[in-house]
Amino acid sequence: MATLQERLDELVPKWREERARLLKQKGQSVLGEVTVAQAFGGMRGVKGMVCDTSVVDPGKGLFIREHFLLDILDLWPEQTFCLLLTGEIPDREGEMIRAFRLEMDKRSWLPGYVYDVLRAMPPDSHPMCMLNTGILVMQRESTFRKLYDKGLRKEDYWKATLDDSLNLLAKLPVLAAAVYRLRYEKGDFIDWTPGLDYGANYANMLGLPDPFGQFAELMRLYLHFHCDHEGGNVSANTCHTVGSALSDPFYAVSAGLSGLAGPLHGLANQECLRWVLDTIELFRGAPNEEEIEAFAAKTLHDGKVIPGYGHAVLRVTDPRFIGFNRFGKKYTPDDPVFQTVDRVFNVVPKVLQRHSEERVKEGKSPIANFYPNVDAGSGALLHHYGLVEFEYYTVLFSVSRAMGMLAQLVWNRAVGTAITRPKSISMKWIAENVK
Ligand code: NMX
Ligand code: MLT
Repeated sequence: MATLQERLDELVPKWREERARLLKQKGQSVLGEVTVAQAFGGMRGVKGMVCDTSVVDPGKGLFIREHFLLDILDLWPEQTFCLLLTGEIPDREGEMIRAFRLEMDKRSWLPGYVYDVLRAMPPDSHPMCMLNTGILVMQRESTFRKLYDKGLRKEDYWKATLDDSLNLLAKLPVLAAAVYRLRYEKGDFIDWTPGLDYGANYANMLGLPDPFGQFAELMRLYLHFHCDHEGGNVSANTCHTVGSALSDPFYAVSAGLSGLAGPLHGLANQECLRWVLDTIELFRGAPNEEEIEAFAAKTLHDGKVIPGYGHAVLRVTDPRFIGFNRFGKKYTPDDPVFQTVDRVFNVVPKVLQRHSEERVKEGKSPIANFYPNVDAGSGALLHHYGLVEFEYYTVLFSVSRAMGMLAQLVWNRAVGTAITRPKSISMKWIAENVK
């Protein structure tokens, strides 16, 4: 087995041939049609971009390069990133992963000015804002930008993008851990440990006690699960759009993460734990199902969404939720927060279904999916291991999602995807031209 760079050198010409063949044979074929409702409705279901790293099947969930997530539960993040890029699962201790870990060791340093900038931020800054500022301020390190300015050839764009990607992947856990320790006054920063795997390294740099290595195991699972969710979700799609202008990966990933920081997307994980803890506080202990039902009904009555439930694509329980739930049943079955999440799962789908029926009677659109998504259960596990500062949770999601965004950037530059520029139309145009 070759290194990741060597393997991609072999694969990229094949992807380019495949793209050329598809365009020649099917370039004028129709993928689907777009309704006025879809144009107003966030382009839901519109097939308008290509993404090979992963696919979300509405009836099953995430497939990373054709592997169903629950069939590859035991992958570690460094294997996940190689799988996203190459479509092949490298051996955990094989040459590709060994070389990848050495790359991470070499690149994991953070420029001193990043710490200065973080320290200069207001102490109540949101951890996502701190993470994103840290990424953006490192833009001057971009290999892509430097080589582009010197006249980089188009067929080599992907190589410079991969170089930036490896730098970002190595620096992100260090930056994210620094944000945690600074923002929550946890004491000195903890260094990256050369030779330690990616997930355990991040866990270690956060500095939470982990006597049995379970938190490190959770971090590996967490980073694996959040890595990618095809191309159309807000973070990946934004990163892709910004990257399509040949903005370098620092700009593109930072833009994608600004999208992840929204409560309808990645920030839902903090909202979820907040919601669960609110029930526990209100009912002075883990609530029973009737109490959860009443709390959920009140949330909806107050015009809010129930965080962690519903999805733009999925129509079943998210396999990522199932995976976290299995972890919780194995390691944290007696934790009242985990038990509450489990009870919420028994109750909320029914509440949402009833609410959806009422909405339809009022002439509103139904709720398309009543089931939990990735954000519904992860917080209870983090909380169990002492990561109780839930405003930090989207930072963990970000470190993982960077893998998917970067793999997609490399892939798009390798096959030469064009700058994003869909056509918009005005309401007047619709009124006058659409039957
Ligand atoms: N609670 C209350 N109402 C909901 C929920 C929910 N969990 N899910 C959907 N709805 C409403 C939605 O707000 C919309 O109402 P309106 O027309 O008045 O604006 C209506 O149902 C139809 O929406 P859908 O077609 O079911 O969902 P859509 O594809 O537009 O949005 C989400 C998908 C995920 C944004 C939506 O389900 C939601 O807001 N869920 C809660 C937030 C959440 O968990 N987000 C995390 C998603 C995963 N991630 O990490 O990104
Ligand atoms: C994601 O992981 O990006 C979310 O589940 C949202 C999505 O796929 O739209």
